[in-house]
Amino acid sequence: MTMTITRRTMLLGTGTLALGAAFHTKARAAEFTYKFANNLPLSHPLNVRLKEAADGILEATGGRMKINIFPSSQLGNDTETLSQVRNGATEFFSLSPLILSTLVPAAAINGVGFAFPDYATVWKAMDGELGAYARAEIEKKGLVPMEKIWDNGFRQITSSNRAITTPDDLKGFKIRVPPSQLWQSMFTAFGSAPTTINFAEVYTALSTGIVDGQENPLAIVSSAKLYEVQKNCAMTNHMWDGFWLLANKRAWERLPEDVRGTVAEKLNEAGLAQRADTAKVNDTVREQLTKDGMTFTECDKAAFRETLRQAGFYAEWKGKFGDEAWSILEKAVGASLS
Ligand code: X2X
Repeated sequence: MTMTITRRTMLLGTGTLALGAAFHTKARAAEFTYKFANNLPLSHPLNVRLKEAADGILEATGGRMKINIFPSSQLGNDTETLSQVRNGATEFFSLSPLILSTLVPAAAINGVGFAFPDYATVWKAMDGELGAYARAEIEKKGLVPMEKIWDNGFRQITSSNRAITTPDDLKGFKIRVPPSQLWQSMFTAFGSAPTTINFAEVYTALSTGIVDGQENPLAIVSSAKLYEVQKNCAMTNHMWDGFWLLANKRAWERLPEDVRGTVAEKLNEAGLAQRADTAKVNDTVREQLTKDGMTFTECDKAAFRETLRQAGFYAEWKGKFGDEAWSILEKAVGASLS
């Protein structure tokens, strides 16, 4: 139809050009234009793959579904954006399961300290029973999670003023943690002084000395340029963290079934690619960060884990999550966590 009008426009001359142009614009306006918010810089693999998925969705739906991405907490910090995706002001949001736990307590289960030994165990768990358990809990709160969780990575501890090698080095450490009880509890168990700060404010908090350190996967230390305001990095791998891709339920159900199917398929597909990208960055970016001036220390992870155990961290969180969730986690990681 567009073709016919355009051709006729050309044949009929200037008198109908305006009509042709107007029709053209209308035909191209998407039927659904949704916002997708996230807290990461544009260069992070999450945004690279998200953009690719959004382009693929626009094409596969013949222009019906347009997703506009808002990176770097442009729509608000994580706490604010979680409210927005609940009330529909934002249609999509990617969020750490631990921050999501302020709404869905069980969602934090993957963040138990030192639970996962490697990525293979993570994906088996999150694509299996543990992930299904978390998604069911999320759905109960009226949010729609995509099936595949995206990767943030294994988290490491950075600091402006101390080299950390043993659990004792964390004592009294002024460290920023994301808004989540599990994070507060873990660094309290280490004897640190954790302060809750949303990621949107982390760079400033570090550069002004409100806190001396933070913890994040290397892909974030690199893409968010935290190396400019941090000197040391302790390779603790203390927890694995990801991003659930969450949709507002009403916005999701407003989409026709075929569009919904395409969106889910493209996002899940992009998620698998994003996992590979992020794992690769986390594994290789250390060399660049060293050139950027950071010094790395290796840590005896067993000692850190033992400190948490002695502080009652595992007993406390087993009680909070409950026996069902805890046993799914233990089965997934193939070890007893206490
Ligand atoms: O806030 C953080 O540190 C970040 C970016 O890793 C999360 O989204 C949990």
